Amino acid sequence: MTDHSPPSAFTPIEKRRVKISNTKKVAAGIPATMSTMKHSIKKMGIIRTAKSLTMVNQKHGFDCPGCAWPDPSHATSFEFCENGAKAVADEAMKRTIGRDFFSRFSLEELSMKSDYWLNNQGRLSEPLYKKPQDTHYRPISWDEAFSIITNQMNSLENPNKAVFYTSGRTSNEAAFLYQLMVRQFGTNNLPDCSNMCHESSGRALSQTIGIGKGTVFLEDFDKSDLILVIGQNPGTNHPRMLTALRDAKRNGAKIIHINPLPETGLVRFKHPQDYLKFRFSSESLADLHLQVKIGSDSALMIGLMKILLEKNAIDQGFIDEHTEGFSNLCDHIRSISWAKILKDTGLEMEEIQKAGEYCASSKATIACWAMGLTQHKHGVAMIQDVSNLLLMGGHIGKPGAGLCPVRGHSNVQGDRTVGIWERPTESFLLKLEKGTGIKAPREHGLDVVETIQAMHSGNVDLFFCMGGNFVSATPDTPIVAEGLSKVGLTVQVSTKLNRSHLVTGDAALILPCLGRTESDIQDGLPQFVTVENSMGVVHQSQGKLKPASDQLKSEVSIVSNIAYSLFGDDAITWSKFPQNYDSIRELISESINGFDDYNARVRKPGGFYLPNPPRDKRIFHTPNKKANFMINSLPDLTVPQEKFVMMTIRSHDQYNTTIYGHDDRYRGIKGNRRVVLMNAKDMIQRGLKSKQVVDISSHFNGVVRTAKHWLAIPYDIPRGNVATYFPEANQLVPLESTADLSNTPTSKWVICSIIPSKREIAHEEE
Ligand SMILES: Nc1nc2c(c(=O)[nH]1)N[C@H]1C(S)=C(S)[C@@H](COP(=O)(O)OP(=O)(O)OC[C@H]3O[C@@H](n4cnc5c(=O)[nH]c(N)nc54)[C@H](O)[C@@H]3O)O[C@H]1N2
Ligand SMILES: Nc1nc2c(c(=O)[nH]1)N[C@H]1C(S)=C(S)[C@@H](COP(=O)(O)OP(=O)(O)OC[C@H]3O[C@@H](n4cnc5c(=O)[nH]c(N)nc54)[C@H](O)[C@@H]3O)O[C@H]1N2
Ligand SMILES: [Mo]
Repeated sequence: MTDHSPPSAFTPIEKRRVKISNTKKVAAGIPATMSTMKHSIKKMGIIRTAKSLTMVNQKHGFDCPGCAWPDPSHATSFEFCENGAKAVADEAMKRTIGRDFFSRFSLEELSMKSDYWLNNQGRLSEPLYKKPQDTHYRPISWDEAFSIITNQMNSLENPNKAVFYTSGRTSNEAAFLYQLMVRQFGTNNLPDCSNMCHESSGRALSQTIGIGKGTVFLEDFDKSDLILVIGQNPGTNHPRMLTALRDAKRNGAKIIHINPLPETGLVRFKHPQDYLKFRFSSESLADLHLQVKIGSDSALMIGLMKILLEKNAIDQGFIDEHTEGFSNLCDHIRSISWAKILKDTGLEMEEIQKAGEYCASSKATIACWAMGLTQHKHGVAMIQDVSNLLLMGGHIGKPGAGLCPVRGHSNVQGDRTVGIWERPTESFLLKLEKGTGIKAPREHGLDVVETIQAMHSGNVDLFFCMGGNFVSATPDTPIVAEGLSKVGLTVQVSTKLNRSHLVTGDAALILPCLGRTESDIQDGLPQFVTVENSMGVVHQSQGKLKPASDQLKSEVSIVSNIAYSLFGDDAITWSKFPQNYDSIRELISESINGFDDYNARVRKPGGFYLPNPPRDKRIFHTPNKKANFMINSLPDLTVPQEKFVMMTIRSHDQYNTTIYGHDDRYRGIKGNRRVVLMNAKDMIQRGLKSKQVVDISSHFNGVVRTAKHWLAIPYDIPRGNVATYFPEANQLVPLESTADLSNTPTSKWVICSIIPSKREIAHEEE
């Protein structure tokens, strides 16, 4: 901890014992079913568990708040997974935070509690206000809360002094109204969690194929010959994807897992439902695990492309008709030596050869990826190298093939589609203006990193968060905390208590909202919302559970109320939206491409696909109307002597900053999250024992950031690489270390040193 940092922003150090065992070989299976039931019944009780879990991802149910993986059209009655069930249970928990809670605890006292404890206190149940200088929140009425916000907005020097963040669970309807309000107000300051997530994918793919989204349907997995799973841990973060992989495998596809860690989900998989059919054996998934060093995926892609060129395994027809830049790419590939590729990746020639053979013999290849590629300085380039590999074989816009960035939050892709973006295109704004009659600002707004910098220099007076947990999700925790303390008013629209409610601006509001699982009744009529999954399918989501409190408002209603107080009904009839969400969808039809006849089409079973020209017709909306081979020089992966490269990843028991428990079952780590996974040989070389207490310092541009007290754990990870969990490790991620072009924090590439702690503190069980 640096001296000047407000202590409350950090996850407190818990002195807990850690238990380590072998990594699990089989994902899902009975332990997953047991864990689902344990979490669900503990938090929701038996009746709510039965009611909620049978509504997940069903035609008339709600979209799982877990991840953005699509639902199969032949959805079974169990379209959820262990971690989706945990997300549901966490939102639908019966416990609520009562009136006396905030008079009992000051913000400072609460900030000494762990993230796990905060989340476990239950659902937020009424609006709360912390006046400037106050130490406690107090209940406040909705009307008072709205007038505090509008007064602050009206008193700003200019609209760009306000920033409006979104986390990716917000529905299309709420997100559309939110960006509309913000643009009517006069700013494009709309940062979102995507800036820390798949921004690099959007940037990379817009340049290569002219759309910032993937190009596969779920059905393509059944028709594929080869699936690359790169920098992604689906067993934990997208468990329903394992079913698609299993089915692909049964249909003869090969799977290559490219990851510094041997992630359990990719080794063997057992579908929980198979027990119902008395099938007890598990199935292997990945045919090949390429245990690359962190950050070396571009080098690997060049190696694979070398092999394709050698074997002439390219689709010359596709290349000639649809692409540009192939001969330059060939020169670039030839200029890179095998020695460099083997050194960077740490792989053996035979391994790359084998993968190259799979690629060469595949008639339909899918490449999936997530944060292992996006959160790197060269993330955009890495994704473009993956695209180059696929374009070479013509694996775009044909069955069984395509690019598949696997999104995180369940509606992060939809939020972007309906306008949550600080850098809107001119064509987007023109259509929005035509459809809604507003005049939208043109100056680009602030992304997440720029927001933190602007706060820090005192240029933000209102910070409004539609969901999320900004202080814990962002890098460089003390800088963020300092920045937030300079903001006049911070507003959090939330379901659960988190650290961002405690580390606030001068004044702070908490507005409790309905979650996905809850019924949303407006004027006596039940409403549904819509979301877009990772593959561009827009469909309904309707909660059925009784809301956690009768004081909760829907996000739609919160935005409409604020907008109505600001602008009245003159340009846009804001007052009508909360009564009937069809009226919002009508406006979306008029104002956003691809949503014609929205209300009718979204009522069809399964919803509808948004247009995707590369996938549908091999049409590329790039400036030259071609798919572009992009040439990027290989990054310099040299690490200073004695230092490590650290990646910050998720455990099996968390949803981003929401901590469900202290275990990471698949990785065989139990009891404590404050661990650093290291190669055993590196530990021996440094004289570190298993579970020894160490301090980690990150080094960037001459600045050293230190976080104390981690337990070193030997793990199957390449030498020179280490891994920690986020959010705990976020204080080590430098704010200025961001990806080229996408400005995404490099959460998977932090140069650090690890030294034994001076004072070893004995670990006690809590
Ligand atoms: N249960 C659960 N589900 C979730 C989430 C959650 O927290 N919990 N979060 C949601 C969100 S918002 C997101 S974005 C997704 C995140 O899903 P993932 O991207 O799977 O999440 P991470 O834990 O960040 O895992 C990154 C993976 O990349 C690997 N990796 C790191 N660096 C490199 C590299 O340089 N090269 C390669 N090839 N691999 C690398 C890591 O070993 C790890 O397996 O999951 C979503 N779903
Ligand atoms: N070091 C490091 N940092 C990272 C990452 C990493 O891999 N490493 N990953 C990054 C990624 S990929 C992402 S997406 C971000 C995540 O950043 P965020 O999206 O900001 O964080 P979450 O933890 O998902 O937000 C959880 C909070 O959202 C609120 N919430 C939940 N459901 C709802 C809802 O329906 N409505 C509303 N209004 N609120 C709701 C709850 O109060 C909960 O506490 O973190 C990023 N930060
Ligand atoms: Mo994410």
